[in-house]
Amino acid sequence: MGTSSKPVSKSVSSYCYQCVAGPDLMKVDVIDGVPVQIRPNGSAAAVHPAHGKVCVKAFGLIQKTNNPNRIQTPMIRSNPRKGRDQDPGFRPATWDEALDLICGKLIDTRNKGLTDESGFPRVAASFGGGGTSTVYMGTFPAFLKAWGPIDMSFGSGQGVKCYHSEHLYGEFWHRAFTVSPDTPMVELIISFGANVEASGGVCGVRRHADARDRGVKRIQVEPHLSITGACSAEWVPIRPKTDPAFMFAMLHVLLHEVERDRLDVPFLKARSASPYLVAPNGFYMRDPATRKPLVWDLKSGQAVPFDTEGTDPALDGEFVVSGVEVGPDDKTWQHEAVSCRTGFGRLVDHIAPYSPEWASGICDVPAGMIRKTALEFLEHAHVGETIEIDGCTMPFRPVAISLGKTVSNGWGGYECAWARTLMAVLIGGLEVPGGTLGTTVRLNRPADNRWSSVVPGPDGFMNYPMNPTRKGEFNETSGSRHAHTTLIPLAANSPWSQALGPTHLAWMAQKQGFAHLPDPTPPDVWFVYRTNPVISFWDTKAVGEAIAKFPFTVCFAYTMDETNHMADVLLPECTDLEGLQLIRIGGSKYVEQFWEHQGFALRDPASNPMGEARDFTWIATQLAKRVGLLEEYNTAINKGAAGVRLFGANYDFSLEPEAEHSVEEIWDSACRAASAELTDGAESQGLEYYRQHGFRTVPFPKRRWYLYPAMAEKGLRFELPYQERLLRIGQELGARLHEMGITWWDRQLREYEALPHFQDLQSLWEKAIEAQYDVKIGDYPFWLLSARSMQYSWGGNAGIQMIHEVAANVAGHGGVVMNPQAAARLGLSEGDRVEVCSPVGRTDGAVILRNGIRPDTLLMIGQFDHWKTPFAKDLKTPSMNGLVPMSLELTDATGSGADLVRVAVRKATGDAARAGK
Ligand SMILES: Nc1nc2c(c(=O)[nH]1)N[C@H]1C(S)=C(S)[C@@H](COP(=O)(O)OP(=O)(O)OC[C@H]3O[C@@H](n4cnc5c(=O)[nH]c(N)nc54)[C@H](O)[C@@H]3O)O[C@H]1N2
Ligand SMILES: Nc1nc2c(c(=O)[nH]1)N[C@H]1C(S)=C(S)[C@@H](COP(=O)(O)OP(=O)(O)OC[C@H]3O[C@@H](n4cnc5c(=O)[nH]c(N)nc54)[C@H](O)[C@@H]3O)O[C@H]1N2
Ligand code: SF4
Ligand SMILES: [Mo]
Repeated sequence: MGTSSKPVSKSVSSYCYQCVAGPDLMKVDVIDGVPVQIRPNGSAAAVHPAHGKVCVKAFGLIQKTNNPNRIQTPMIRSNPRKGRDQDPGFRPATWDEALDLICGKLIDTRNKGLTDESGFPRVAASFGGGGTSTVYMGTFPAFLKAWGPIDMSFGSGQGVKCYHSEHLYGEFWHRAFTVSPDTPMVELIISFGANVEASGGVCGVRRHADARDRGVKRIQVEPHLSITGACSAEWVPIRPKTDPAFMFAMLHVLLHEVERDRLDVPFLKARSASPYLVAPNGFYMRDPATRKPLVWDLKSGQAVPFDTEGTDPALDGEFVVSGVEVGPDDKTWQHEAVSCRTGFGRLVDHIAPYSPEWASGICDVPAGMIRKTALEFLEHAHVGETIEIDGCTMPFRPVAISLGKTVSNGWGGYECAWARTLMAVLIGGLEVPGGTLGTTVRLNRPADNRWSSVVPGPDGFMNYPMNPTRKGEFNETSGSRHAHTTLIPLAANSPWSQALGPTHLAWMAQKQGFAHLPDPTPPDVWFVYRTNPVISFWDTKAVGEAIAKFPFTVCFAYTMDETNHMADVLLPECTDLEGLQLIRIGGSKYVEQFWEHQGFALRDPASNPMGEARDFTWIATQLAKRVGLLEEYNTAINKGAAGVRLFGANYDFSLEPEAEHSVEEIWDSACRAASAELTDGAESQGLEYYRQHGFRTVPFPKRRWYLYPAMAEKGLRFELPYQERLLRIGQELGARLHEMGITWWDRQLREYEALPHFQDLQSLWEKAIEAQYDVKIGDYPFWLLSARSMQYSWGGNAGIQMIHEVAANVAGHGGVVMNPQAAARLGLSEGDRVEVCSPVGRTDGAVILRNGIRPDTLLMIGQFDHWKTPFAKDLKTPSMNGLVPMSLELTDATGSGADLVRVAVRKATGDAARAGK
């Protein structure tokens, strides 16, 4: 894209982390101080999983930096009234004026107390893009740390609209905040709506392309033919939200239609809870003395604690056993000679009704195809084989099932996550080469790598930092406006937990609180960066109305957008190619980032800031200084709040706590500490080194991609198939909530089943909408879904012309994707403007006819419907987000919901019809 004939005056090292599939490394060519071209970083080819390349979105950064619509000075609102229909009347201000205004507000707030009358933090903050904002916000996290409690419960969709059940149950079962096939070794991938060719970033695309070269087969199960489906071996057009039926039927084939020894019986006995005996009330039968779960030892013909050496536990069967059973709140039952089935046996019985023939009618997929898929899964499992990685012998199971976000959130997410993880366990393919792997930990600690989070917990399983549910330990107040530690035991309480709480409840509460929770209050001060909930959330109208009532909102602003339209102050920060920052790279990160190296990479400014934009670290330092928290702020940086701890066992590059430090001084210390960390204190090269080299890594052993060796070394088991712990926790949670008088979470309590049963999710959705809006569901005959686009990172780059231009060449963008037969029935043709309505809202767009979509399904790619973001607002691109309700009824026990809704379509009239002209 370099168009100038002038020679490149310098090449600057940087990284792109515009979507969660990063970070990826790149070079920026600069001519006379102007960045003109993004290039792959060739010197990273040997260490980076995509050989130093970046995806199309990174190439948009040149236009992003020079976007004429950028906010170039701080701006202060002059119109006190807020709302979509109000002109905010922003006027330019100096940094001094803007910072004085914000810090005055913060000092007043602090004087009132860090928490308000409801016990909620007075300061709230929302960041977008699944946590990626952190790598662009310099030392701002250290400012937040210095401040004290911050409420992060006002979300933008990351979490509740994301792979939410996978996030929570994945972390619980195998330290898997997200899950990936071991793509470089897998032979068969069965994907339920995982659109990896659009969502997997440059590493995902590279790994899957290499896998196809090796002859890997992918079966894509989803209602519309995505980019991923289009380059898969098979597309199975399943009916929306019926995936649990398909997966339960696969389990049926594995458990009822093939010989047992085709499963990995040794793995099931040693590495899962399959042999644990279940007592009459549904909890494990335990040894009275040690309270350890019992297994039936086939060698000695008696029940023994699960960890007894030299036993051969029965996988299946019913045995007469005495012991003690422990239920909720330590309720115990003594049993004398009662009949107990193993957890595995209970599973076999539980799955019996769910045959492929049963599932076929639900999923609209022929029984033969479901059966064939299950058998192929088994054929590719290579049960019994091993492989050596870094001198460590592990099972080799080259088959994996992946789930997309809409399959793993909302109701049905538990069933799908459980069935997928369980199928991996049945063939010994969880966390082993070729199989199903977790990528990264976010809720468990320590979070530096997955192995160190393998800490022994109860009953031979890994520990999990569950929010307490026992009497006396339960948190009746959460300190967050969505009550995550009260309602969601699995959300834990790590720095990430608030973002993974039921964030829509925070928005809903602003309109009408929830009985027996503290009164809802808006935050006194709300900070917003790189997120646009007024576009990305559900019922975007209601979200906008809630935001308009917040008394004081500070948005870091790149251009105007629908959320910062309601702000009181806009602060322009140095963007991607302008700011300075050092981040961690390597190891394993979400999506498909599996590295054999780890270390640090620098984002070195390639351009002077546009206008008055300032480096985020400078802004954070100014805030800390002016609020009187400089010492706490520097101390937080020293302790690692900005990504690198500045001291270690044999080095110390800590900042003088009481002094104000320049941006370069801070990052120089971070670079020195990073060098020291990687060399165990031997070296300490600073900023100059990273400017020259861009990044620095040391090897990350590949065996650490797999949790299995750490589990085996500690003698631990995966907590499957039977969810005894969750059953107990659900009952305790129910008791606690009822003691508080809360009955509105009862529907969610039912998800705490030891073995999930099938629920008719389609009718659950339909009934919830009929009840909430007093409509007839028959008037809304289509399911509306959304899908990722490789060109767009959420709505974050929707205002960039080049991205739109590229996307316009890729099928499906910019309108309402519809099956031609369905369109013909409504008299619609390609390009017709249509109005799409749900009981909550409406949008309009142009019909895009595609055979690759079910006739009962519509699709709108991405998240659009912008009315303020420059350029994006002129695209007339529809989005589902104004049409999807925020609904307690449609919230699952983990606190998430799904991006789908029932809609009606009709030819547009009036303004909507003219919009496209
Ligand atoms: N329809 C639909 N909606 C969805 C989803 C979906 O699949 N379909 N997915 C959901 C999921 S999983 C997620 S994680 C969320 C994500 O949703 P969000 O986290 O809200 O992300 P974005 O929409 O990217 O919002 C980014 C905002 O930051 C601004 N911005 C971009 N770059 C910069 C910058 O350099 N500086 C500043 N100050 N601002 C910048 C952009 O203009 C934009 O307004 O969306 C959810 N919403
Ligand atoms: N380029 C790019 N990459 C990204 C992002 C981005 O914005 N842009 N965002 C990142 C984030 S935060 C996330 S959460 C991930 C999401 O990654 P994915 O989950 O892979 O993303 P989507 O394309 O939104 O998934 C939608 C797919 O699910 C299918 N689907 C919808 N409903 C159902 C259903 O009921 N059953 C089945 N089987 N399929 C269904 C749709 O047909 C569609 O193909 O992507 C990440 N990567
Ligand atoms: S996949 Fe693309 S947008 Fe995402 S971080 Fe990598 S280069 Fe950036
Ligand atoms: Mo997401």
